[in-house]
Amino acid sequence: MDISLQSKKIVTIERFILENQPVNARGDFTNLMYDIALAAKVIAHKTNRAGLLPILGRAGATNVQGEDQQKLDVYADDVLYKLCDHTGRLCVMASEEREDIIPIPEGYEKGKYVLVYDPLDGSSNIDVNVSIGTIFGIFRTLDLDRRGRLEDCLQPGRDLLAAGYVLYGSSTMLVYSTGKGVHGFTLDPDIGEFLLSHENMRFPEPPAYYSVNHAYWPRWSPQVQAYMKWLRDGDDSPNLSERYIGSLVADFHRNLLRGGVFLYPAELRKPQGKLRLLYEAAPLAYLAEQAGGYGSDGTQSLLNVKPQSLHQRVPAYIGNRTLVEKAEAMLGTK
Ligand code: P6P
Repeated sequence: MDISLQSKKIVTIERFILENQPVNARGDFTNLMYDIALAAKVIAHKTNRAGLLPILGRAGATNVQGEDQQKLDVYADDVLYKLCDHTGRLCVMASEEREDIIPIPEGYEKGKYVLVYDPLDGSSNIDVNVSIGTIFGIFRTLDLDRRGRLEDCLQPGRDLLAAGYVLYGSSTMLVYSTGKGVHGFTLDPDIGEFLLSHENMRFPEPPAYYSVNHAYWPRWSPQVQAYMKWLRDGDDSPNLSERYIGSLVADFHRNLLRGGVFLYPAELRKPQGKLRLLYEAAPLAYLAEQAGGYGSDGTQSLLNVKPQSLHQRVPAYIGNRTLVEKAEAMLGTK
């Protein structure tokens, strides 16, 4: 039975965005969310066939459609850019795939929003058919009277207007928040629409999982090691299982649905950890807070950290609030 027969009401992402936009909204923000949903559909179509690309592209550098065979993360970046650069809704973009900010081309009207994104996080998992994701955040420009600049991108997560991710997995899901809860939409490939499937997502209690790469144990400080030991067998720690996919969006999504925490701590030789603040950790921390959880760098909320550069890395503890606050306490800050 298809989803339409099972659902009491069919809510497309377009309808949901419209019904939840501010009354006086001009529609720019709404249309920007549409643009991101469209990009997700385009990227999903390609990632679902990733395994075929080498076959389809057997003719050499181009595939059977005559397209240059691009790495999928470059392709995803290109799709997001080309769907958003000319719409007049943005003043500037920033992408994990590009060193500098992405200005809106001369000749196109500039808008009042800023889009920061990781077009395809975990792309190394594509070759082994593991779920991957797109992560995005939307800010307001700091100055309406000029074209977007670096400072418009270097805003703390606390100032996000919206954040979300797309998970390209057994199904394609778009999960986002505009500050009024977290809502999930599943792509119905038969009709090409994202349909509301998870309204008001909240971290369930008690948590079920913690996600960390334990191979890095020797690289962690004694405080981080003590926290990981507590998670695993502390007297007062919840009975958790370890689940680590090695794909941030997939780990975060499972922890959001089942309860849990994602951990990428600082290391003795990598004090900033691995995750990027602007377009990975801060958007996910924003979603976590909207879903009753919390995101920390081990000392403070990730949403309070003002980026000093586009690709700045940050230690990340994101998910169940109690488990994250315990990390802060054990890392010696409370
Ligand atoms: P490690 C993928 O490269 C990624 O950026 C995230 O998606 C993932 O959570 C993390 O790195 C995995 O890193 O060091 O455990 O392989």
